[in-house]
Amino acid sequence: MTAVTAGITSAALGVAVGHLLAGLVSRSASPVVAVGAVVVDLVPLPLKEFAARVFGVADKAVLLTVVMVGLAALAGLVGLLGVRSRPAALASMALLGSIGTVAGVGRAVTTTVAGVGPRVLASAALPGLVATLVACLVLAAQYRRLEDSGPTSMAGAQAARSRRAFLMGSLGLLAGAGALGWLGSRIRPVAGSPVVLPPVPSPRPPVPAGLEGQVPGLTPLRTPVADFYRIDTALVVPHPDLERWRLVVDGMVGRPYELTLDDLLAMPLVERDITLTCVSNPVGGNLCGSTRWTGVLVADLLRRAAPAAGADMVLSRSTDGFTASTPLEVLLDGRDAMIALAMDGRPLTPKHGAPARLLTPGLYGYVGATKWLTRLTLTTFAADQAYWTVRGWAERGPVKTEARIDTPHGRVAEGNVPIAGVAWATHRGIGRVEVQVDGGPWQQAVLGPDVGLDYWRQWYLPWRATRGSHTLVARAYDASGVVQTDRVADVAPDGASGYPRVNVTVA
Ligand SMILES: Nc1nc2c(c(=O)[nH]1)N[C@H]1C(S)=C(S)[C@@H](COP(=O)(O)O)O[C@H]1N2
Ligand SMILES: [Mo]
Repeated sequence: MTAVTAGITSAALGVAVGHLLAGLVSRSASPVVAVGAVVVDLVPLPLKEFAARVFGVADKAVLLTVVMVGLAALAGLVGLLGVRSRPAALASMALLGSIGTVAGVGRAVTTTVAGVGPRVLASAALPGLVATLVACLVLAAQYRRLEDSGPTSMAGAQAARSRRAFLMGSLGLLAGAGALGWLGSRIRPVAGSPVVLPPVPSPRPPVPAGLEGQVPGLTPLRTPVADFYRIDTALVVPHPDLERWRLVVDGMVGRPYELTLDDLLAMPLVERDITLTCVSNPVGGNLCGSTRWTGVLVADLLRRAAPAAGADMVLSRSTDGFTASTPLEVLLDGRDAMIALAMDGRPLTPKHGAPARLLTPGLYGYVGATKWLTRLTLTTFAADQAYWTVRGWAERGPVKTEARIDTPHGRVAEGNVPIAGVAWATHRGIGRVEVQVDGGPWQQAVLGPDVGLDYWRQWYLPWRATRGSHTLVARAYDASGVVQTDRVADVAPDGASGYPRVNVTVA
């Protein structure tokens, strides 16, 4: 038992020191985080979907916990191995540590856009190496203690005392490990000056007031940034160094170039009201948000590079290696695809892609909304595949027309109960929403303010709720009069479809 504890506590202290160090030099190089990131990239799609569905937004915490528990189990075995052969145990611990080190270096190599130099490699390897060293030294020290108090001095009281001392020591180590790890996660590398947005040349009139004031339970017309859904593969939120950040435009172009953040901020900024939806949003789900975005139009940036004739796709890349494939024709067809620098009037927050992200109205986020953007490469669908395409999702992802019922839900009181929600057909606009109660006739809902083709629309239908249970169904039409499909489809590979349905009990 004590040998097992020795293994676990040594590994815990090693990991904690590594995590602390990573907080100082390179956050993604923390051994546990790096191993977790490798797992994220390797896990097959159905498992990932399962995790996202079961654990929701907590899936990252769950993953890290699984990695930690796995490590603890292995470290326990290593500790036990030491009873037989101490060198073998130390070698195994070193092997375990090198997995974390290799993962850290591997992440750095695959995600560093600006070329991998000795500096990058060193800072990626350091946390893992030091963690390994610490774990091995602590393990050796603990074996020495175990030996001192081992079978030769088994005289009753003394053995009990040394066992107690060992236990206290282990607990102390674990507590120390926890404290160090926590400290490591607090430390943020200094990342240049915060972005200061210059004024927008032709500002838009403010987003009109929505219906949420009149209809309790209805989603607000503009999503507050704090409530905006977050979806990405990043285990630690990237904090690109703003001084060194570049946007590179290259690939099949006549004139490749790169911009600093100041260059980008000096270009004419536009404001646009756009709804962003995740392809993983189930019917009735809330992975959808709407707000005002400020940025530079992508079409201008692409034309400046003179795209070559054969190019049909823009592969955008983030500082953490994520990629998205956006059809070139979509980016050049006149819609307001932009490099967004701000949402809701304030610079992007780290979670939503600071300092700059792609945003393509009409496409799901995974094909058109790369966060922590750093590169736009003109290429072809034949030559390149993006992060999620490799993992089985559609290579193109136009947003499907969808209605969502926000209220009522569950049990309500008899009387006047508005049925209300939002509907989106991003870049086609919403023309009409209909509601059906208990399989009766489709009734036309009242639409909220029109914020534009790229923005969702609030809707409501006054309803006199009578006692009993009722089924409410809704459907939306886009602005050209096409009704959303009633074909029930799961989120993979190109977005969920079907009419949203809600059961309510009126008492
Ligand atoms: N770098 C990076 N950008 C990304 C992703 C990602 O995993 N990494 N996920 C995409 C997906 S699937 C969606 S739905 C949107 C979500 O943007 P949000 O988190 O700002 O709502 O970001 C997109 N951009
Ligand atoms: Mo997404």
